[in-house]
Amino acid sequence: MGLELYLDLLSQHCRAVYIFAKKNGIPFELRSVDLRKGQHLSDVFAQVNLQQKVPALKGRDFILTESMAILLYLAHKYRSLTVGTPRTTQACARVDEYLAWQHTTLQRNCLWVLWHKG
Ligand SMILES: N[C@@H](CCC(=O)N[C@@H](CS)C(=O)NCC(=O)O)C(=O)O
Repeated sequence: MGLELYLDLLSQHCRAVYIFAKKNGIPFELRSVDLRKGQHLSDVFAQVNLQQKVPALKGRDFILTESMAILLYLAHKYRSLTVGTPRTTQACARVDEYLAWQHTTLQRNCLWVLWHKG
């Protein structure tokens, strides 16, 4: 079984993970969880994430939640696939810095845009 990403692309947290994986050519299977239909509250999804929130990542013997943790995991695990791969500790830290920044700025502001447009 390959990498599975449980996402609802309505969610900014999910879109960040989805775009990161797509842009970096990371192979994954999309498992859609429709928040509007309450699919995240199902018993089946609770087996993946007890907190019943998306995004979630499932590997062969590994489940990971929290968009930041997922982004960092993908960035580190698939480093060799990324364009402009950071080779030094400081360069890696620069990537982590950006990921931390976008979590509290870009994602939050995009959420506001969605709410006000919705
Ligand atoms: N801190 C979490 C937030 C996850 C989160 O709040 N996901 C929302 C969608 S954006 C969700 O699944 N909400 C369903 C609920 O709270 O019932 C992350 O960064 O992944």
